[in-house]
Amino acid sequence: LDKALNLGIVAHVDAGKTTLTERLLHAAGAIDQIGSVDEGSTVTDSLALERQRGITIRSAVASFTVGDVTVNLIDTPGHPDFIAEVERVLSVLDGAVLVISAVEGVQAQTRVLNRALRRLAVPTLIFVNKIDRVGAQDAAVLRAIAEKLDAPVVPLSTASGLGSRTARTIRRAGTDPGFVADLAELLTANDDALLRSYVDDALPYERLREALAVQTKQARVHPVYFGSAATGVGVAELMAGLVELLPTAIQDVAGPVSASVFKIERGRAGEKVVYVRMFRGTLVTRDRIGIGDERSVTVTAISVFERGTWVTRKAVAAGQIAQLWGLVGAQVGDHIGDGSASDPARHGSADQHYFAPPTLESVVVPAQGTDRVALHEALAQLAEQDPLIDLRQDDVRRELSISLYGEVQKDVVRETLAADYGLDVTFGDSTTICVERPAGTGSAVEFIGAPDNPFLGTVGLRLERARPGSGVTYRLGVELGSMPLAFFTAVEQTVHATLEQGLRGWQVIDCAITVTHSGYCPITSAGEFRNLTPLVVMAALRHAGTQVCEPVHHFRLDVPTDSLGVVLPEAARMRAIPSTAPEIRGSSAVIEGTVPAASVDRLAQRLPGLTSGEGVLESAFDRYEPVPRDVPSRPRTDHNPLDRMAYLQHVVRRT
Ligand SMILES: Nc1nc2c(ncn2[C@@H]2O[C@H](COP(=O)(O)OP(=O)(O)OP(=O)(O)O)[C@@H](O)[C@H]2O)c(=O)[nH]1
Ligand SMILES: [Mg+2]
Repeated sequence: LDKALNLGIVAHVDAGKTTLTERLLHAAGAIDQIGSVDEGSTVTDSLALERQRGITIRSAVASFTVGDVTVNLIDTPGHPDFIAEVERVLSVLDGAVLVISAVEGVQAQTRVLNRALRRLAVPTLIFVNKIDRVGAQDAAVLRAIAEKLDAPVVPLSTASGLGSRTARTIRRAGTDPGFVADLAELLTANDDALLRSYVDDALPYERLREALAVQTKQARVHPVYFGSAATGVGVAELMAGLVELLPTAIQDVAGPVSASVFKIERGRAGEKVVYVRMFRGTLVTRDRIGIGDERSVTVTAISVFERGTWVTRKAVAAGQIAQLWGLVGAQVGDHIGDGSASDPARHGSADQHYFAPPTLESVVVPAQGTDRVALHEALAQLAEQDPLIDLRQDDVRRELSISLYGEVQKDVVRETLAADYGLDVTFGDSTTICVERPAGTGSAVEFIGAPDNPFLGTVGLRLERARPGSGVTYRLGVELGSMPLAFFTAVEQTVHATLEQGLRGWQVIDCAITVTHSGYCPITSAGEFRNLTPLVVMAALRHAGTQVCEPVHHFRLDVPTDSLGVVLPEAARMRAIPSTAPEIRGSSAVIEGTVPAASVDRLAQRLPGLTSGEGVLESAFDRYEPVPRDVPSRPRTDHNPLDRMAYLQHVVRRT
């Protein structure tokens, strides 16, 4: 029986994830030659665009075996513009390696990733990479990990010759009293029995090592390794750590199939290729399965990663990752299986959000003569691979727009449209995506038979402000038995769809909705509820009022002290608010605080001029904050249920 480990490699951009992946594949014997990111010859950066740019854009899977463990490694992109790629794989991981560059240290993106890993309790090893590069540090990086990541860590190796090609690592051994003391201090904090043995001086190294494995698998402590993916130093220790310290379980290959879709791409012929992580059972070609809303779909082909490449197989079993063909309706986040509470794939879902949503949007402008229908189709395909692109069609202005994380993603979408679809586009300027939060509580009700209600239904709703980060929550305040289920479903779906565009056209978040009234008559259909509900939602929202909020980043500026006099006023002009006085460390000063997402790019562009190229800006999404003035609106793309007359004219004409 095989054991499996689904392992994510995550880090800030350029930390060396893809290079480390090559090293691991090579060390495990899965590939004969070590490819290079700089030459565009790695296994996991396989897209043409990735090879040209030397960065990872999509998550990629590669597998290898260590002893009796099959490791399915997922190499993720580190650039913040592609954070959605990381999000989608988080729920299928058994463990992770968080890579930190020994030169750049803990970055804003490292913190973002670490927070998500901690929230999901993913067992994580830390690999401090690039010890061969000039400027590499060890103690400072360990301190930054303890402070900035607030992570209980213990180094399992030390580095020597830092900053040169001859840098080496030394495994810390059980005969080293300092190492034993470090382990004991870390591990006894979580384990009283261990603490008692320690106090009684009866804690042999073997027991500490076992406790280290237990607590690492519980994601309570994080072993740290030093190394260099470039020279290969330290990779063997990490490899041993993967199977010793991360959870590898014997898989239930006989039970009913349970799997989860975490990635979709297009194959050579444009066909849909669906990546699944098998949690239970065995799937065989020609099997009919239930996926998402579809009851019975045939799997036409299966492919798994073996010895450096994808190969066609008749079957795939629990613990593995596979590419499946034939699942034309599949979406990222779909479950395969019976969907019951015992279904392991139900416990984490690839459509859950652990990171901030995209905060920019941009109109896609087709070049003269570009086929608009083909463009819509191509963007819809890209949105299928990356649902957060959130393709928006504005029929009034005949415009298509998409949501984005940043300018690099914009370039990638443009180049993908050109290379894969032969479509030539440019983008309008990026604008910030705001949200609306209810300002208070509002209620509204429409009764069946009332003179101004042309629909055969009663709907009453109460809408309240809810905790930040709670999204939209929906609850019935009437008996479920009071109406056919299909009517309730229609109301619920329409509530969510209507709240996509609030009073000023932005998505409404942090909002709790309660159904207060419901009613129907013998000839009512679900369509009546779909038409009526938008009016009720908007009336309740108008009573509650909304507050337009913009995305705000946390920033950290590291600038020469003598440039503070020009940097601070400029930052203030861009509405940056320092949270503390600048921290002066000799010739450099550090300022932390918040800044509207809308200003981040401009600030980054101004910085080199203000600091003779020495300033460094790190930033990451922090929260939504009310827009202080010049509150922006977004043009509506629905039938404007805020304007009752116009809405009714449109809807009644249609029905
Ligand atoms: N000196 C040195 N360079 C390294 C090391 N690891 C990676 N690099 C280099 O750092 C650059 C980035 O490496 P990648 O492996 O692409 O980093 P990544 O984390 O996959 O980057 P993204 O996927 O784009 O986030 C490349 O030029 C590598 O050759 C290392 O240990 N030492
Ligand atoms: Mg990479």
